[in-house]
Amino acid sequence: MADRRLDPVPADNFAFGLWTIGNVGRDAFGDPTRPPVAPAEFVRGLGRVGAAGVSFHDDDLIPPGSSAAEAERVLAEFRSALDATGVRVTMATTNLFTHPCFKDGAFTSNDRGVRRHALAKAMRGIDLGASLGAPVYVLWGGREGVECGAAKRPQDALARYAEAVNFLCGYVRDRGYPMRFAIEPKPNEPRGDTFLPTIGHALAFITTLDQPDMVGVNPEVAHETMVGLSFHQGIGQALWQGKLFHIDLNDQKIGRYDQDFRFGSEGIKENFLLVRLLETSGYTGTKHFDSRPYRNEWGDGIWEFARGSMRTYLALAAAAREFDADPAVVAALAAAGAGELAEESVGAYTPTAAAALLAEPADPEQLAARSYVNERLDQLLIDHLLGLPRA
Ligand code: GCO
Ligand code: MN
Ligand code: MN
Repeated sequence: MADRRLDPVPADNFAFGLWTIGNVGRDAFGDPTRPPVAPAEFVRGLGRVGAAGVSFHDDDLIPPGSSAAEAERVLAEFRSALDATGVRVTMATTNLFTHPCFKDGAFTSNDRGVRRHALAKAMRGIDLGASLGAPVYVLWGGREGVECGAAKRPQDALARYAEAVNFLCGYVRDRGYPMRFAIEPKPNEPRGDTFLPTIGHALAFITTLDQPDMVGVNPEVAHETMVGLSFHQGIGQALWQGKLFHIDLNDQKIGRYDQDFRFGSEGIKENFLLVRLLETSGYTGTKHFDSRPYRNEWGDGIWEFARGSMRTYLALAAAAREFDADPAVVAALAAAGAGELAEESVGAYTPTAAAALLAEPADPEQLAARSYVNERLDQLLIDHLLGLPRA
């Protein structure tokens, strides 16, 4: 019987951001519906539900305006909760979107003073993350974008964005921190249009940087799904390019605002394909949830939400293992030619290989006369997801 363990353990490497489970439920139309959870209490809760990691924005951990003594007290409590639970800091980032000074962007604000302030705040955020052992620093664009497209020449904005990432890479190297960067794409919200809107845009941008090896991506289910893209296909490309440094798991209906729902609550098939891909890819990074309980949740319900996120991931991983071990699936995959796609078509170019290819007889009619048996394969997938008995 396949492993059907649904209760998470730290070795599963699940993590949550301070702003997620503890989200107070403020939205564009309404005030908070829940009390905040203090960082140390949050870490103890994570320990109880079996999560391995915690992440934060600088301001989630140390509220802006805190005195040095207050900051020290929060940090000491946070550290002692980490020590007591064994929860690790798996990612750090900087809030470059809440304060009104960032209303025109941070690294891409038209105001050079804002850009310089944003960089200094990011450097302090990196120091804070490094002091707590964060191996990954996320760069989410936040307000890097426009509503009035005429106001920013896109090439200038991207040049300033690259300049900022290059500068921060230099800072991390100079300090000797064992930290890598992960850019998080998002198509829109809070700006009308965001720079680096998709995984593909971010991957292309990274190739232009001074230290491309230090920078990967942190894709989020909701962000690609908002615009109708297949998240697991985007993850496939990030993996293929060796750039999946971190991941934000949540869920979302296509075409809506950024819903940040509990992982697996909306798109079961797409998330099955995602988990199957992650579990067979050798990805060893954190499985990080960037989601929030429904705004009408309260009390222990927020921890119910956390348990559900991990439970669904583990259930999908078990379903994927059972799917791949099913002899009917093995046969359907063979009939579909899935293994053949891993074979080279022609190999590297040589004049001899080119001549041989041109001389090779091919019969397009015969090539057309086959089924790829995808109907059977896909139905088997649905059968597995629905737990139907297999004939
Ligand atoms: C969002 C983003 C953020 C980032 C976070 C870390 O849409 O609000 O997903 O939650 O992930 O700010 O940089
Ligand atoms: Mn989001
Ligand atoms: Mn995110």
